[in-house]
Amino acid sequence: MVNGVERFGVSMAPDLLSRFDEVIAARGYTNRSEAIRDIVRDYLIEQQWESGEGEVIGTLTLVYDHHEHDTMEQLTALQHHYHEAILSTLHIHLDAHHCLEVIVVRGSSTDIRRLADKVITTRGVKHGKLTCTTTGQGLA
Ligand code: NI
Repeated sequence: MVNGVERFGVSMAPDLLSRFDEVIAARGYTNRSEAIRDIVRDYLIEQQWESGEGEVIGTLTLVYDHHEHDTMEQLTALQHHYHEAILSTLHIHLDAHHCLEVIVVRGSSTDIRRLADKVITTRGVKHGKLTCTTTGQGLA
């Protein structure tokens, strides 16, 4: 280990490596190490969410038509039920019909996933996506 980092070699087929280099260059990475570190962090965060250990944070983004069914009432009821896991909600009126909501969540991954599933499958929600992250503790 030198200067707090450890170097390791990776064997890879040339075609795979050149495709990887193209993609990371297009995304703005200046070297492979930076890209690989981000990929490893992303993988570890995903594992933390899947293992259900500890506290996780994330954002739940959804689009719905506020005229359809009783979608707004259902979503409000759900958010009140899970109020301890919800830090903030941003609501934007996209046009005459559509609303965009971004819900910032924090809690156990089990609770957050349950809340996300209920919100995303609520009748009238056209699109919903949970983005998982962490405070980054332990991820240098
Ligand atoms: Ni609205």
